[in-house]
Amino acid sequence: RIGPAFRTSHPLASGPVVQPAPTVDGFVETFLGELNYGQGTLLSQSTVNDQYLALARTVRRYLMADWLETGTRRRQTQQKTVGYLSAEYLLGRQLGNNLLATNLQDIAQVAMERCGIDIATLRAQEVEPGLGNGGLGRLAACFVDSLATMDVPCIGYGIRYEYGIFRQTFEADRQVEVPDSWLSLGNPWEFPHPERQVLVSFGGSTETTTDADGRERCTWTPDWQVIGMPYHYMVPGHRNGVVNTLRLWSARATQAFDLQIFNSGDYAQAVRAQTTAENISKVLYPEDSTPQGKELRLQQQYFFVACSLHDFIDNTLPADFDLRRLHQRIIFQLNDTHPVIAIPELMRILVDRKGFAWDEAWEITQKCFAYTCHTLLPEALEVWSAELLGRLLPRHLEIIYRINEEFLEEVREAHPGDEMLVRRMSIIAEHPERAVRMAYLATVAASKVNGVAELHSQLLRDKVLPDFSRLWPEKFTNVTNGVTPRRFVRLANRRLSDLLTETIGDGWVTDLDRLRELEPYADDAGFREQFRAVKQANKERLTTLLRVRDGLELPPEAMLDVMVKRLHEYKRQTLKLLHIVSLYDDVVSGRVPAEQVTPRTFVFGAKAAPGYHLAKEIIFLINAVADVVNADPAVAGRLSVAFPANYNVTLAEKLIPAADLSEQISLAGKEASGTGNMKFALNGALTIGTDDGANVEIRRLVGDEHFFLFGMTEPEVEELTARGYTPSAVYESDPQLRSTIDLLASGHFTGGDRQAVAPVVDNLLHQDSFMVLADFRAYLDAQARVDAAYADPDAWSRSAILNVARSGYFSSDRSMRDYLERIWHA
Ligand code: OX2
Repeated sequence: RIGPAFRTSHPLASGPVVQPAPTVDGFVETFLGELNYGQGTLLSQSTVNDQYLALARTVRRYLMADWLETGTRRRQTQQKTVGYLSAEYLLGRQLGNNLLATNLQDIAQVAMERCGIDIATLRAQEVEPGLGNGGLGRLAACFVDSLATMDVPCIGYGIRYEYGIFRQTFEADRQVEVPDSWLSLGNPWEFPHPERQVLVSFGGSTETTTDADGRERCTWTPDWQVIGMPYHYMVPGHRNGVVNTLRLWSARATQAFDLQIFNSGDYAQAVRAQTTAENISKVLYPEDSTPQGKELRLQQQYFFVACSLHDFIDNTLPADFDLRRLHQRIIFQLNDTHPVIAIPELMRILVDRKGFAWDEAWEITQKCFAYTCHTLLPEALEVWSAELLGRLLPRHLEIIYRINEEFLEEVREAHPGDEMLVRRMSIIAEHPERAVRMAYLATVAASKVNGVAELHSQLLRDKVLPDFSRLWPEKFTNVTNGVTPRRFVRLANRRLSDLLTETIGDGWVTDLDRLRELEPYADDAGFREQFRAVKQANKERLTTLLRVRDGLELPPEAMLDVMVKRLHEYKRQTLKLLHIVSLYDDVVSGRVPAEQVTPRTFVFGAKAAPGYHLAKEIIFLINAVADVVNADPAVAGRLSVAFPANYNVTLAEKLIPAADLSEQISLAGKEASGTGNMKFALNGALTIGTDDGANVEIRRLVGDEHFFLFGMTEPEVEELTARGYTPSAVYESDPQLRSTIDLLASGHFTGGDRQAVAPVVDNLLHQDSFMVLADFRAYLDAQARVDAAYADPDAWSRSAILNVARSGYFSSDRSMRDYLERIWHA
C-alpha cells in the first residue's frame, strides 16, 4: 500500500481526476494513447482485438472521473445502500451501453473513422459476459442499470465465473455445448482489487465454550479456506454522471496452503489444492430454475455471500460503525434462494465475531434482508441436505437449527396444538432426508418477501407459502419486473428511438411513462407509415445478420413470429412447434392452398440445460422440422423456420426490434413473470400469450384488442389437474391435432426415423405435464386471429404503436421505485 504521505505530497494527487475532452480530437488522442501505451502497439500494426481493447479503455477513461466521484460522494453521505446479492448477472455487451451512457456514440464513430476503423467491427469483437442463464440474471442487470440512472447507491454482488453460460452450437440438429472462455482475449471492463481480497472458510468443526460471565461462545475451526478476489465493474447511469459498482468475486487458492504442500514436495497435491479452490468460480451452473444438488454450487453460494458481507461490513463501513444501525446503511436483496446462506452468515458475524447476543443479532439480521422469489415450480425451490450443509458449513447449520427452533416456538404460540402446521412450516424438512428449505429460511428472516408479477405474487402467497402469508400477511408484497429502456429500446432499436424522440422528445429514455404521449399518433396514417418503415428496416438488419452469422436465408417480407427464452417444458416450445407442423400439414396434405397461408418466418432461440434431456430432444425436433419445412417447395415463400444457435443478450438486441409477433405461451401459473414479453411489447410486437406471469398486466395495459389471449387460466389448469388430465384423449378428439402429431410421429421430419421423434411425441401423448395438447385448439384459433389481424397492416400498426405507448410501466426504473417504496425504504 502507498502511504498517505506519498499520496498527498504531489500537488496533482489530491486534485480532481480529469476526464479526456469529449471531442473527436480528444477521443482520437486518448484512443491512440491507449493503443500505444496500453496495448503496446501502433495503429498500423494493431489487430482488431487491440483496437477493441483500446477503444474500450478509452470509453473507460471517460467514465473514470464519474466513478471515483460517485464513490467519494457515497462514502461522504453514508446513505443507505442496496446490496443486490445475485448469483447471476447477464450483462450483455458493455461497449455500446457505455458509449450510450456517456453520450459518446457519435464522437466515437467519427473518431474511429478518422483512424480508418469501422466501429461496428470493434463492437462485434466484444464477447458478452454471459454470467447468467436467463431472465433472473438479466433482471439483475436491468436493476443495477436503473439504480445507477436513478442515482441510488447500490453495490451489485456476484460471481466472476471464468466460464459463463456455454456457447451453443448445433451438430446434426442437436445441441452441443462449447465452453465460453469469455476472458481469453482480455477483459477491459474489469478492475481487480487484490487489496480488498477476503478469506472464506469451509468445513471443519465447531466448539462451544462458556465465558467467565456465563455467556456461550462458539468457535468454528474450518478445514480449508479460499481467497475471494474482487473485480469491479462500472455501472454507469444514463448521462447523469453517476457510476455505481458491480463487485464480482473470483476464487483463488491461499498461498499458505499452497506453500505448505509445495514444501513437503507433493507438487501434484499442491496443484490439486489450487484446483479445488479455483473451481469455485470456474463455471456458471447452466440451469434456469431447477437446482442440482451439487456441492460445488453450495460452495459458490456461500463463497460469494461470505465475501460480500465481509466486504460491506469490514471494508466499506467506517471502522467505528455501530452495527446496531446496520439496517440504516444496507439492505441486502436476495435474488431468489441462491444467496440465502447470507442469513446465517450475518448471524455468525454478529454473534461469533462481533459479540452480539443472539436476540439482538436476530433483530438486526431481520431488518437487513429482503427476499425475491422468482418461481412457482416446486422443484426449483432450493433444498440443501443437512448432511452436506453441516459438512461444508457446520456453524451455519447450527445457526439455522436455532433460527428454526425459535421460529417454530412462535408458530406454536400463535397456533397451540397444531403440530401439523409446525411440521409444514419447519425450515427443516425431514423427508426424504433431513434438509434445509432455503425459501422458508429466507421467508422467516426477511423483512419483505416479493413475487415478480401480480399473479405470481398472489400464487406465491396462496400456493407456495400459504402458512407464512397467513402468519405474516404484511410481509408479502409484489413488485412486477421491468426492463431497462436504455439497452432494450434506445440501444437495441436506434430507428424506433429516433422516431420516438422526433415525435415526443427524448424524455422517455429515463421516464418511460412518457411513451403515453405517443397514443394519439396511432391514429396518424403518416406516423404509422414511419413506424412500419422502422420495423421493416429492423427486419432487414436481422435478415442480414442471420445470413452472415448463421448462413440462414430468410424472406424479409414475412411476418416475424418469435419465441426466444430458455428451453423448458413449461414454456411450451412444443406448442409453437405443433402450430408450425399443423400449418405445414395443412398445405402438404392439400387441405389449404399455399396462397392462403400468411407468410411467416418463425424464429426460435433457446438453450437447454446440458443435463435436461427432454429439452435437448425438443431442440433436435425443432431443427429437424426447420430443415424439412425450409426445403419443401410446397411451402416456399410461405413458411420458414429459423433457429439461430446461441441465443444471448446480443442476439436478443437484434431479434426483438424486428419481431411482429411475440410468443408468450407458458402454461398458466408456471411463468413467474417473464421479461422478454415486456421487451417485445416495448419494441412494437403484438403478443400471443396465455394468462400467465406479467402477460396479465401487459394485456390489461395495452388493451384486450391489442393482445391475442388464449388458453386455460390458472384455476382452469388446477381444475383439470384435479379432474385428471389425459393427453391421449385430447389427441383422439381433435382430428387436426391427430394429423399434426401423426405427421411428426411418422418420421417425416427425421428421414423416416420414428425413434428420433419418440421421446417428445411419447411424452406429449402420455404425460404432457404442461398440458400442451389441452391448449392446442385454443392456440390455433388465436393464431388464426393473428393472421386475420395481420392482413390489415394499418390496424396492425395501430395496435403495435399502442403496445409501445402503453408499455412504459414495464421500465425497470418503475420496478426500482416500487422496491424503494415497498421494500428498501432507501
Ligand atoms: C426467472 C423466471 O422463470 C421468469 O419468469 C422471471 O421473469 C425471471 O426469473 C425474472 O424474475 N430462475 N429463473 C427465473 O426464476 C428462477 C428460479
